[in-house]
Amino acid sequence: MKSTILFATVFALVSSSAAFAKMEYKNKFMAFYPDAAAKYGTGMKAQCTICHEKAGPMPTLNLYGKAAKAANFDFKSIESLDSDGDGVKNIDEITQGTYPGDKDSH
Ligand SMILES: [Ca+2]
Repeated sequence: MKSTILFATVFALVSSSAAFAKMEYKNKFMAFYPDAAAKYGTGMKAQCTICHEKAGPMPTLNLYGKAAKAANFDFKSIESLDSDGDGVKNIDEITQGTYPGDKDSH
């Protein structure tokens, strides 16, 4: 019984800290691009999928999310890249409200 409670507690702490970390980066992105919320919408899925394959628990980073992480979330430094390889630079996708990590969105 104690091990079940310990496992549940550790799982809850790890899950919440992971979700908190993601919110931190999402909020950093939204603060850096003040017009982004108007373009992508305010829903969690719409905003999280800027950097993740899909919204939900422990989602996988998409190509833009991986580039942002590699750049230590210095979004400015990856603006001129075309992370998803769809022929449109990241900054142009963000300005248009399309997804810089989704090659089918441009
Ligand atoms: Ca794209």
